Amino acid sequence: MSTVYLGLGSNLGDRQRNLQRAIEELNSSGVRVQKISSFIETDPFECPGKHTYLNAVLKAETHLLPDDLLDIIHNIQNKFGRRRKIFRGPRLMDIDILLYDDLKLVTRRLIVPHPRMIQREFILQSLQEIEPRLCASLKT
Ligand code: PH2
Ligand code: MG
Repeated sequence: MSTVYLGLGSNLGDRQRNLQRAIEELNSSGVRVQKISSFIETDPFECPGKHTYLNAVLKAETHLLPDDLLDIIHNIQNKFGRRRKIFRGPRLMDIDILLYDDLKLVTRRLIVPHPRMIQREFILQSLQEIEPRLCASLKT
């Protein structure tokens, strides 16, 4: 069993419902969610438009290998409807793998830990809320 941390974000539609639905979808796809941060309102970062995000971070356990987890995540995102015409544009659901155990992975599809998580204050804030010790160790 592996421990993973996922970042969730939505900046279109009923954002709170989107996050809740994504959590349910993960739970029924072999990703057992254990901790959920508060949902926080964040200004869009590095992306066009004025749609503010609702973001959250989850801790989960899974038997899925990273590549299979990524497939599951893509399937869930696709269920929300694919609206990726604009790079980093408005989206109903975005799920990022932040951490996967202590794994360091760089493939064409996936980089773990998430390369931009340290710069994103909203991710660190949510991680701090659910796993303060882990968060402290990332910063050192
Ligand atoms: N995700 C992005 C780009 N910008 N900004 C915020 N506030 N929250 C996000 O989740 C986010 C973003 C691309 O994945
Ligand atoms: Mg993202």
